[in-house]
Amino acid sequence: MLTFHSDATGRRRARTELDEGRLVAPYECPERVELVLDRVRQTGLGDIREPETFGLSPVLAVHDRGYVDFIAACWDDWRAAGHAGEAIPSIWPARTMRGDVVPEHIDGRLGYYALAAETSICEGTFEAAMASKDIALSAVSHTLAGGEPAFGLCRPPGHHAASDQFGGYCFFNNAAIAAQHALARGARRVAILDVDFHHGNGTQQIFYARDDVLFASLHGDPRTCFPYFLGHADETGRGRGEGFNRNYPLPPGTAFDTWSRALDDALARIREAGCDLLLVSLGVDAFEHDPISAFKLTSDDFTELGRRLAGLGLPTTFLLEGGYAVEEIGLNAVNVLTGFEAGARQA
Ligand code: SP5
Ligand code: ZN
Repeated sequence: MLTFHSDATGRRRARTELDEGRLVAPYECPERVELVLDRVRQTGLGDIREPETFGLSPVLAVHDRGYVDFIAACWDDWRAAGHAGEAIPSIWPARTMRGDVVPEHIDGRLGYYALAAETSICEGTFEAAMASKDIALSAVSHTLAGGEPAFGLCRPPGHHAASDQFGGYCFFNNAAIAAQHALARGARRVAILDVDFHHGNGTQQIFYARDDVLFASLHGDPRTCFPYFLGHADETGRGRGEGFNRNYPLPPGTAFDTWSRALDDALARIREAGCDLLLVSLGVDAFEHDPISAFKLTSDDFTELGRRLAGLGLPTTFLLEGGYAVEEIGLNAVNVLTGFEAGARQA
């Protein structure tokens, strides 16, 4: 399987993440990509390609114009305001305030367009986010062109990014951008299966009222896990999208026996819905030793995950999301891909 990668993802090198009341070195770091790339090479998964550039129009197909302009200008605006550190929001349009007037001052704009405060914006963030979505678009284009699976080594990740909000280390929603692009290229219904430990709130929000994208997510129960305010089982879609959103919130400590029963149910839904393309939001932070997550999947479980995904028999594109056990991120991510290839050979 081809891997799509760009060194430009390394242009985001944030120094700070707000974690437990302290500024720490970000969990979502450039080394993640380098280590996955090493493993791709080691295992001989297949060739590694540079992405093509697609510009902003596929981004604007899922994200708000004002939001995209904000992400593009945020770092310069923050610096122009004379602020010393990285850009971190400190005020939001919380429930009792107005959410319909976008402030002019960068401090207000930052809060308006943020859903979480752990994700600092720094120099190079926009450029890395652009590279990341180009990787996703190139990978899905490869799958669409020949039916072959592809792996987009996206960074920053995307699934927390909503139509007009960043956070959870995400700026542009790579999977949503890729899905929308696939529909524009003739796909009739796209399944996005999100196996990252955290709920893909952004992807859910973008497609919640639509029936041309089925979104299914397995994740830590939002009653106890980030992002806390979306991802419950009763969120099933709205209007014509009713039935095309499926959440599997699972308790901390969940291991593969329970997790894989939810997976099998999600796969059955994808089959029933008659999807013609599968996008996998491939976070590997469900790993037992992930430093910020709470599931108990082993490295071998990731291989079995890949094998089960192949059972769908659909054209499939994998897009990297989270995964912060940096030493094992290559092993875990590539295990899914090799498991998938093994499963596809058997089928
Ligand atoms: C793409 C993705 O996986 N984003 C995850 C973002 C989660 N950020 C907040 C995590 C807070 C967890 N706190 C754990 C404390 C460890 N010191
Ligand atoms: Zn995650």
